[in-house]
Amino acid sequence: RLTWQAYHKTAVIYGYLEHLTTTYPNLCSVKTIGMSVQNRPIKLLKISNGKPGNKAVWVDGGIHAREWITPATVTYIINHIVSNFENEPKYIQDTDWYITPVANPDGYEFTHSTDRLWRKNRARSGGQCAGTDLNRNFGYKWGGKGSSKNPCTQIYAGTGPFSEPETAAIQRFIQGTKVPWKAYVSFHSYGQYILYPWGYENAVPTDHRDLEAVGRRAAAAITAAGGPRYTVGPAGSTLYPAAGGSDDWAKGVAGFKYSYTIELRDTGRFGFVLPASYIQPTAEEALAALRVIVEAAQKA
Ligand code: 0X9
Ligand code: ZN
Repeated sequence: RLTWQAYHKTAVIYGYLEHLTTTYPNLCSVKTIGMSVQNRPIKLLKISNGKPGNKAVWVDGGIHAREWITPATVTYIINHIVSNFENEPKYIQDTDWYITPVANPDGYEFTHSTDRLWRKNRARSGGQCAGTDLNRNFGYKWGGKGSSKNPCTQIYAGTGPFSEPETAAIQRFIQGTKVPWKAYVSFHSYGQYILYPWGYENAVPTDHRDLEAVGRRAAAAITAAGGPRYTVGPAGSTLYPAAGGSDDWAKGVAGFKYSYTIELRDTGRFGFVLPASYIQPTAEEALAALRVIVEAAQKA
């Protein structure tokens, strides 16, 4: 059904998620956690062996519409985990996975139909200019550095924290689901970075050594798997300060110990328009990194 030799639209990805629930009904379930501005469902796949006491991990892709490698990578990871589940190590099996491959379905659809480099959602809160940057709209230090009140910019933060239905759906689901959340991983592109909080400014949380150590082990796992170099560090000083990111909210409010934004390939040759031939190698290395993070989350 789904292949990883091409990029797919939301409808095909959602069809694949539904297919998994009929093929693996004891392992997979799908839930619509909310609707987008243009009334598209935001679908979440839960993978769970149903053991009580499992740790919970959140994975998302597609917060930024043009970062096509991220829904592709997330669905590749889903496919790998589900189809190899019986042979996976305990830290994979005894995790409850909550995975949203397309967090911004309106923006993603718009990049297929109209503007390949669209980044934001498709909200029309700001007069003539459409779109709120969903990664400036989360409710921790909202409206600070690296975000804008001008709807015509790429980093428009929206009218308030969680003003957008897409971010509000994630907030509502995570805070309404009383499970032991341990790791939050948001896939973005591009640049080959493993970033951890804080992103809102040049500062780090008190347990930054743990985040740095696990991040470095994740980057080492990527190179060990034959992948390229990924740079590890706090988002605010490694990339740039940008407030209202999902990673900061996950760490600062929602109680995830291990919160990462992973910027996938490449470093600029193709940028957002990464050829589909890169999906498989990029997703393989993303899975190698995710394994390290989830194994650490099991001990958290
Ligand atoms: O600017 C962003 O939202 C992310 N980079 S991207 O090129 N994919 O747009 C980085 C976000 C890092 N985290 C925070 N600043 N909180
Ligand atoms: Zn992004």
